[in-house]
Amino acid sequence: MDTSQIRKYSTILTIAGSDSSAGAGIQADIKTAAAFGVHASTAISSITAQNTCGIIAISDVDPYMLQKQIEAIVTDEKPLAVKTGMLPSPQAVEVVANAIRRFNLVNIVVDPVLISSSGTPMSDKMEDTIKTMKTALFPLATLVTPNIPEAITLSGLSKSDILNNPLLLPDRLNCPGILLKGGHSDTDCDDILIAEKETTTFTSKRIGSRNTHGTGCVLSSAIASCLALGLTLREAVKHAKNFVTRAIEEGKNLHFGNGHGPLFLLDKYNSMQ
Ligand code: PXL
Repeated sequence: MDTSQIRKYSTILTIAGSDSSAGAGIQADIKTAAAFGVHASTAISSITAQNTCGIIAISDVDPYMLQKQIEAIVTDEKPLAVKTGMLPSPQAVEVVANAIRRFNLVNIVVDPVLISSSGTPMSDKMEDTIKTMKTALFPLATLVTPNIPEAITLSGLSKSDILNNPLLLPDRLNCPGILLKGGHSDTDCDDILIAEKETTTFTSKRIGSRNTHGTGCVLSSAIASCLALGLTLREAVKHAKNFVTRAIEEGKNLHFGNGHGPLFLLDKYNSMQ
């Protein structure tokens, strides 16, 4: 075998919940990473039984087993970036924060999933989970990606305060890098990146589609994938947002299930290629 031909995979680790409908969660993360030519290893925090109409049941993975999944991956091949999604308990958040510190994990993108798109809380102990996120996990993150309702809950600020002064968010959330997602705004879907005390707005027009389940998961894992490929944070957000916008556009006329279907992900829509 000619070893000079051997290159390393670009890898991310996604620590998130399983979505049986495969529009969101771990399944969306794997597909997104693949579209960027990146390998996604996985640590599953919770198993959800759900379809496009909503969540039917949730069974959280034991925090010990969550820890072991992370350890199994990072002690074998250290990921170039990490994405976290559904973390269903304060213990799960602590396991992730401890692993990031212990194994010096870098390029951490935290999607602070609090409530599913269909309205189900993603933790039984929401208040403690949020507190632990803010004290233990967010300070280790490169980027936290709240939508507007999540930013309101996490910061204690009003919607107008946040939109008028997004620079308030890093202190309130204990993280220098924030991507405030505009999908829940009243008008367009502009996302605001707050990094190094500056804001950069990434604009996009609202696309009418029922198939938006998992949009936040796709965006955060696309950002992690771009960071794994060596892009700067700003470039990563730009490419990830373009990827999501095209995936929503491409999926808007497709039918899957009776509720909110998935985005349509294909690597040919990856603007980096
Ligand atoms: O889109 C947020 C999200 C994340 N992770 C899992 C989900 C959902 C939304 O339903 O089910 C597992």
